[in-house]
Amino acid sequence: MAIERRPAAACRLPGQKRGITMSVRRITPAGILVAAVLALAGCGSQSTVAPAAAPAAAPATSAAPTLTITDPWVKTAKKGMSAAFGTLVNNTDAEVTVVSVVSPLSPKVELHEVVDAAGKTIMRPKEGGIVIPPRGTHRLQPGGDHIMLMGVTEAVKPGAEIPFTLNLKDGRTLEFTAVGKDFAGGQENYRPGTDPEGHEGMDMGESHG
Ligand SMILES: [Cu+2]
Repeated sequence: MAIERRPAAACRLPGQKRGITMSVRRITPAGILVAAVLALAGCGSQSTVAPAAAPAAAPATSAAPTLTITDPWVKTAKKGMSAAFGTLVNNTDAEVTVVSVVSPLSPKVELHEVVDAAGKTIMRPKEGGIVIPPRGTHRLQPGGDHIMLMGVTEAVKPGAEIPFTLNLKDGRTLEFTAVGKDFAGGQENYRPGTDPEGHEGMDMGESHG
């Protein structure tokens, strides 16, 4: 049985810096595969690790994800309510609709919008979900559409990594991780009559846009 003759460090391609590989890794799952292929290509002539190249080719031919999200973050909170934000990016030529969202952080998560009602800024569930136009983007931000966490079960600290799953109208899902960030914005009122328990002194964590 053949044994790898060189230490891992010898596998670097000429001119391939570690930093480049790292930045590719952070972009997409496909990027991870690209990095893996690069690594294999660099080692192929000197090691016995060749067969993995075949499966790596498959994802390259499959379509990009329907929907992606950039810079997802979630407002830090002790408990009660919080909200998550980011920019939704539609990678297709058709409209994409997010109909619901779930997270282990809260048993109740809603898609919200912020509207003016009789001079008051309120937030409420967004009817019909969030629609991202073909090849377009939709920003979730304080004071605008957002992902509402109604009953946060544990404290969200800065840097916390909170998983979310968006459910799309066509049955697909988008999973992502939002990072905890402190945010001190203005406050808005939740629509009267729909305040859930655990509503803490109107601290909705929302700012006026
Ligand atoms: Cu809300």
